Amino acid sequence: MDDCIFCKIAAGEIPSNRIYEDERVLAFYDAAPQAPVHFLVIPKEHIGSTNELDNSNSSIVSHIFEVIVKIAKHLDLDNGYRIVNNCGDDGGQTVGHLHFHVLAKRRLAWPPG
Ligand code: DGP
Repeated sequence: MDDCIFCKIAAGEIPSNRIYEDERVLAFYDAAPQAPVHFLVIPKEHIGSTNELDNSNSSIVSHIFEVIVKIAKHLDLDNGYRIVNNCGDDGGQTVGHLHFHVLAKRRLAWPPG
């Protein structure tokens, strides 16, 4: 997608503070952190949101979760963390490329605002 910020980050056209990368996904720190540790994991392939997942592409989600577990071990997130996916306007999604937030290193409130 030509005008997608996260596609540009995945392509290296916009710089990011990368944590992990493989052929299918990229993890990088969020530019507006909401916790002492706050990173995003995205598919390199453009998928607009959770609503665009189906049988043809949903295996990326289990891969992303496996990557999150690896990164959590690497960053010593032993006390836990929260994975967030915002979908659509009411869900608070602002970037139209599927992404999972991972927030850690502070006690997070529930329910979310
Ligand atoms: P969401 O509201 O769930 O769509 O979250 C989008 C997140 O993406 C938000 O926390 C800020 C982050 N973000 C937006 N633009 C950039 C960027 O150019 N670089 C980085 N690292 N993060 C960005």
